Amino acid sequence: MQSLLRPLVLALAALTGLVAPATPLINAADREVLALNGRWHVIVDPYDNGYVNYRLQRFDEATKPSGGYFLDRKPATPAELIEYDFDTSASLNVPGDWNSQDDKLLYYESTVWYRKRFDYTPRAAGARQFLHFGGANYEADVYLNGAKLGRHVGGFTPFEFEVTGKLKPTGNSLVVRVNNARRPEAVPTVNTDWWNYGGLTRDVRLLETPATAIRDFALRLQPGADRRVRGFVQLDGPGQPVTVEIPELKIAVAATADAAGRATFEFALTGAELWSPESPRLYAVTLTAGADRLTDRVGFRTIETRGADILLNGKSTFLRGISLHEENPLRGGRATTPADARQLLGWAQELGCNYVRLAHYPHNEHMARVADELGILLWAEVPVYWTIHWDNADTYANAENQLTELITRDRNRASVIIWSMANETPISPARTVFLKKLVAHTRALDPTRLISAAMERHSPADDPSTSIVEDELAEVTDLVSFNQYIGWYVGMPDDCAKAKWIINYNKPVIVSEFGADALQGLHGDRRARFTEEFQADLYAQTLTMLEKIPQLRGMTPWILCDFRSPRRHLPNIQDGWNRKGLIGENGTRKMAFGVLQEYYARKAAAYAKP
Ligand code: GCB
Repeated sequence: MQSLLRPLVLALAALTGLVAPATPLINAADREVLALNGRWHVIVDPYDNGYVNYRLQRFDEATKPSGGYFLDRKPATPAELIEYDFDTSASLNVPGDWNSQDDKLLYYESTVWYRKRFDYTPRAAGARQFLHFGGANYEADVYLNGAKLGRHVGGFTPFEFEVTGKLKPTGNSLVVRVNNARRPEAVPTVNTDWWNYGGLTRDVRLLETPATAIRDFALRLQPGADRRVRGFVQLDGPGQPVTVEIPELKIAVAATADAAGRATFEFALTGAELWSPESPRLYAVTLTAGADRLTDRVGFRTIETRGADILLNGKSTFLRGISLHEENPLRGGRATTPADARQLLGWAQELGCNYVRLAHYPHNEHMARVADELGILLWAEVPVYWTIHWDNADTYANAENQLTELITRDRNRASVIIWSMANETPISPARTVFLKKLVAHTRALDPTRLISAAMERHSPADDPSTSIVEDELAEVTDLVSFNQYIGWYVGMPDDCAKAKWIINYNKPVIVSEFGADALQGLHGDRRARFTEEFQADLYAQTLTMLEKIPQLRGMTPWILCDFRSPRRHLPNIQDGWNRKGLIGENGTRKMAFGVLQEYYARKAAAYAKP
């Protein structure tokens, strides 16, 4: 049902301008023939002067546009009036947000035009080319050589446009209008606790494929002792023979794609070492279809629940986690590179983590790839955050599209074990219908991973020390996850000792957030807010409290690093930063880092016992 509905939803979404036309090619890095990263000329355009005329008519909707910065023009004669010039305008680095590259743009929320010139000659006759964007926050209108390619909405997922036959050997002009204005009906909506970093925040690439390309694939190890892998390869043309090879395992299987371009596979993973945090074994996988060849590195593992247990490769596991924003606190701004991912995930490993929550939106593709290499389990989520428009069909289509783009991109990453639908959403019938639909959609797209959502706890009016986790949504998720802030937003850390928990689900419980602000280097009494002692005490007391929950199988305290937030105003303490990091903005570990590190060392030892 879901898969039948999807083309319809996509067609509708395309009509309303919600999505780029095609699902992006999987593993874009492997297809890259030209990197379009680096310096791009930019025009900061708060009034959208390059987009609409003074009657607010869009230039790119005219049959023969007379204006619009996407035309990337120069005066032909000294008499001609053109009031912009990319060549002499400033430039910004791509990938990167604009906020951290120019002080004047720190709070900027509107349009910036990006322009890149490039030369390209196709490598092979009959080849196809695609312009691939890892992500642009929040909406992007893309133009090549003055003509519109399309638009993409959603700040954190990839999109691409086919440009076969549209490239010139020299002097191509690629122009992107990126707009990060917050809108109530958007996903996320206007209110978040993170910085609204705008721009071409992820890699931009020119890809090339033969006429029939491998568009997508998935290979999944099935639970069970016989170690069967099932999967598919999706071509964008029918009838070709397809092979899947894993040379190290001497596996080579073949199938023929059907009329829809899909070839399905099932084979035994004989002799393979399974992927796990202790041994993150990846295998080179090669797919061949006619003239096309794609390689990737894939780990094989299973993830299931049984009662309250999480079974990784059949073995009960405790998720020793931490939450993470896609931000590099040392450099400032979005984390964009493999090196950034290595730094953040390396810090998590130093803390003793085998697991990370990538909050609150899809992180860049490097994160999951580096996590695959390092052996870190991941929770990945979409920005269905707080109170979005549950009754709005466009909002739903947008959320579902972001989830689809995330799952499609990362479903061959062994590290990703959890798809999370939402964060701290207020219970109502409309919200539950919305989220259950997302759950059903996710199960149809990827039946092999666990589904979760960061839910909330509630206390009876007459009994503040009792916490109840009860949510109809938890009936359809695999995990019962919730955020809780006893000791920070609710009472003081000493209240943890009195807390009672009622969680009537026989499912693994993951505490997806707890924490307290502390300014790194500020010391004082453990009862004084914003001191490192307060935060360390809250961690110690919370960990003791959470041990009382019999189904507890993991946690991701909030958060690894201090991060920028426009909601945090306290002078000399916050100064625009959420201070709940275990690591301060200069990289120094706070006292609570050691408290959690010690707890995780004990947990790791307890779970290592046979
Ligand atoms: C939360 C949110 C998170 C915030 C955090 C806080 O519950 O999920 O996005 O940053 O609390 O620090 O208040």
